[in-house]
Amino acid sequence: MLASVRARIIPTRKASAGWTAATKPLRGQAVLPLSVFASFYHKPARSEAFKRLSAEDVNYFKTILPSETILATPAVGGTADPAELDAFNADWLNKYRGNSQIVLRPKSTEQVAAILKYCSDNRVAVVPQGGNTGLVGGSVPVHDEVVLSLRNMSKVRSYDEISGILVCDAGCVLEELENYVAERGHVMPLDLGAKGSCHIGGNVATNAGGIKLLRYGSLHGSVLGLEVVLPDGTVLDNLSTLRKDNTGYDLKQLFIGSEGTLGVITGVSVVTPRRSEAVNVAVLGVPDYSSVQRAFKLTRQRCGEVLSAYEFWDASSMSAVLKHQDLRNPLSSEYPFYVLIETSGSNKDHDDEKLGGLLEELMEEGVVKDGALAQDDSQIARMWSMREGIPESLSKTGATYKYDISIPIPVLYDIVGDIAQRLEKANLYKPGSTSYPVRLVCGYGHIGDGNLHLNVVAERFEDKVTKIFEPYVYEWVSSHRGSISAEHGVGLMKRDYLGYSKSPSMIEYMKRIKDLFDPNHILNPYKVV
Ligand code: FAD
Ligand code: 2HG
Ligand code: ZN
Repeated sequence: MLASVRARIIPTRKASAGWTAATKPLRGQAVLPLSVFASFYHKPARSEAFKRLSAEDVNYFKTILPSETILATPAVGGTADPAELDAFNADWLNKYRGNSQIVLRPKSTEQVAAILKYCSDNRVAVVPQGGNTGLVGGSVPVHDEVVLSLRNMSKVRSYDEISGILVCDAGCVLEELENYVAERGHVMPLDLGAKGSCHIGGNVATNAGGIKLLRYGSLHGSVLGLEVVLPDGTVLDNLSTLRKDNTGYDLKQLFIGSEGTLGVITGVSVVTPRRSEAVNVAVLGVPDYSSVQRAFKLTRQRCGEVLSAYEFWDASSMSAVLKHQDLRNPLSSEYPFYVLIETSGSNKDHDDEKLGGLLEELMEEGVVKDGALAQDDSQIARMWSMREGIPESLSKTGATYKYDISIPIPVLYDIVGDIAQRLEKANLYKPGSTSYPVRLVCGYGHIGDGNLHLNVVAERFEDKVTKIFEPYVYEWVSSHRGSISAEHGVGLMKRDYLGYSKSPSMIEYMKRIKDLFDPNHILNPYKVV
C-alpha cells in the first residue's frame, strides 16, 4: 500500500528588496568575518593592471547613477558602513569572500553601459552579481572589484500569452517570474531550490540546470534572445522572440553559461511552456543504487511522455533534511535511497493510471520497498521541499564542500563511497561520529540527467580536508570522461581544474573568445579561464 504524506511545507523563501538582500533570503546564516576565509582556498594575487578605486571614480559613478543606487564605503569616499557590503562580498556557502568597497545597482541598460564603458576605459575590475546564490565562488569579488548588482532591473518587458514568450529584465527573481507566468497558465522552463533569490540573468549566466531539465531541456534551447552589455559599453541587442532564426552565428549561446566573464546580461527572452493540467509526485524508498537505476529505466518505459522529473538522494541527505527542515519522512521507515518521480500531463486519469501501474510494478519486483503518492498540491510541495531542502539543510549542518559532476549513470554514485573511505583512511571521518572534522558525506541529484551532487559537510573549510578531494574527484571524473561541472559552472572554485574536462585547444579558444569580448579582462577577473 502507498503511504500518505503528513509532512509540513517549508515556507516560501522570498527575496527582500533591501540592500542586504544578496545572500540572506535562503538562510539566516551569519556572514563570517574576513579572517575566517583567508586560509582555506587559493586566492589568486590581485592583478596590478586594475585600478584601485578612489573617491574620483565614485564621483563619476554619481554622475551616471542615482545616489541611492550606489553603496560605497569611506575607503572610496562613500559613507556606507563596510558591514553593509558583507552580503555582496560573501557567497551563499560562506566559502569565498571578497573585499569590494562599492556596489552599484543600475536601473537601466543605459546605466549598465555607462558603468562598463568607464570601467573598461579606466581598467576598473567588475563582478556582475545576480541573486548571489552561485555555488562556485563566481558571484563575489575576489579582491576589490566593483560589484554590479542587477537587483534593480526587475521588470517584465512583455509577455505573449499565445506563444508563451517572456521578455524581461535580467534582475527578475526566478520565483517571481514563475508566479507571473503561472497566472497566465504557463511555467518557467527551469526550476531550482534557489528560486526565491536567484535572478533569471544569473540563471542564464550559469546555464542553470535544476529539476526541470529532464523535461524542458537546457537554457541553450529555451532562451530565445538576450540583451547583453559588453565590457566596452556596447549594447548587443539580440533580444529576439523568434523560435527560428538561422542568420549566421548564434551569439547569444556564448553568453549562456559564460558566468559574467564576457558581458553583463540585462534582458532575457525565454519561452515558457504551458502548465500541465495534471501533476503527480511520488517519493519512493529504494534498497540500493542499482535499484535506483532499474527504477529509472522502468519509469521511462512506463511514463515516457509524461515523466517530468526523476531525482534521487541518499539516506545521509535525508537525515540532514529531517533534522533541519520542518518535514517528516512520508515513508513508514528509512531507506538507503529515495527517489522522487514527477509526471506532468494533460489527462489526470491517464497519468494516475500510468504512475499507479508503475509503482505497483516497482513494488512487486522489489525494486522499490515503499512509496508515497502525493494526494494534493500541498503534499506535492512538501515532497519537493524534501528534495530541494537538501543544500540548505547541509549548510545548516556545517561547512559544505560541493562537487557537481556528470558521469555515466551506472558509476555515478561510486564516488560517494570512495570519498567516504578516503576520509576514513585519513582519520578525518567516521560514519555516525561527531568527533571527527568531517560530519557527513552524501550524494543526491538529478539522476535523470546523469548529474550527481557529492557533498561533504565538515566542521570548517580547511586544507587537510580539501586535499582529500582535490584533485582526486576531478581525476576520477576525467577518467570516466565526465564533466567536473554539470550545472554550477566553473567560477573561482574550478578554474584551475578546467583541463580535466576541456582539451588544451578548447581552453585556448575560450581564452581567445574572452580576449575578443573583454580585451582588458575587467569582467569577473580571476574566474573561469
Ligand atoms: P549569482 O550567484 O549572482 O551569479 C552566478 C554567476 O553568474 C556569477 O559568475 C556572476 O558573475 C554571473 N552573473 C549573475 N548575473 C549576471 C548577469 N546579469 N550578467 C552576467 N553575469 C551574471 N544551480 C543549478 O544549476 N541547478 C540547481 O538545481 C541549483 N540549485 C541550487 C539550490 C540552492 C539552494 C542554491 C543556493 C543554489 C543552487 N544552484 C543551482 C546554483 C545557483 O542558484 C545557480 O547557479 C543560479 O543560476 C545563480 O543565479 P544567481 O542570480 O544567484 O547568480
Ligand atoms: C540541487 O540540485 C542544486 O539541489 C544544489 O544544484 C546542489 O548544493 C548542491 O550540491
Ligand atoms: Zn542540482
